[in-house]
Amino acid sequence: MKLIVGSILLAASVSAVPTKPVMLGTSGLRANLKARQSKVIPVVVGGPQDTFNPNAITAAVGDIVQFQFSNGNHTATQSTLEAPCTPLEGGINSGHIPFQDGQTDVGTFSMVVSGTDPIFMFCSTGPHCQEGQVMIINPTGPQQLLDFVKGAQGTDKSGEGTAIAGGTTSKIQLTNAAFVPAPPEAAGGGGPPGAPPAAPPAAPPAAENATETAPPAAEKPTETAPPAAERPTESAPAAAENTTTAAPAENTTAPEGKGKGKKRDTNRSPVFLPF
Ligand SMILES: [Cu+2]
Repeated sequence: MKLIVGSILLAASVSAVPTKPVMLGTSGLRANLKARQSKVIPVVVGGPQDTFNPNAITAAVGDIVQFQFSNGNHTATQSTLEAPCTPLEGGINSGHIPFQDGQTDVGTFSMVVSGTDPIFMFCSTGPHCQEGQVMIINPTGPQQLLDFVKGAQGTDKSGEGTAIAGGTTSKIQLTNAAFVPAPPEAAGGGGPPGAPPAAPPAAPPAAENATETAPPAAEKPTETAPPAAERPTESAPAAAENTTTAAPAENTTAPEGKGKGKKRDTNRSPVFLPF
């Protein structure tokens, strides 16, 4: 009798779990979405500023985030909201991937998104993380990115990722990249002359870049795009002025070659005074 009662109870408890099949149904649905919508999402790392662009993306399970490494020497390394500039143990890490002036290909690191929870990423080079070079895949909202950036800026230093993990490195043609490299003159991330950027851990180039680009980091939280655009234009006019002072008009008026004195006059006022 006791055995029979026990088996009845077992049967009852088993039949009392009919909700689980429903859960399985939703995961099956996810799998379908994954198969249909999987796409490559480019994220530019570095460039004229030490940034991720964009620094917040929404990715579905199965999507591929392709980090494309622009000027400088950067990493895409996973951390946490609580410790923004410290590598998550066993987390994603691209290792240092440099880009030098004149390169015709671009180093990439591609990772498959395997969940919908936020994935926190930072650059472990020098003080880049403290400058706000961080990003979130699938943030809960804009506030989370603000919190993450602020947290990163409040850290003293960054931890170094150990090995490449959670994705694959490769290269693409520069013409297919999602960015235009900074001009060689800018040297925003080009690295100092002579320093071999291939050297992985020490990453000395980053330190110098950091001092140059420190201000933009502060502006980043606001959404970045506008302030970043302002910088290049500010420096551009200055360069233009220099070229105008070179006075190309001198050459055009010079051919007459009558007298040295006249030449100099025409240079100062190219308004046909000599005639
Ligand atoms: Cu960096």
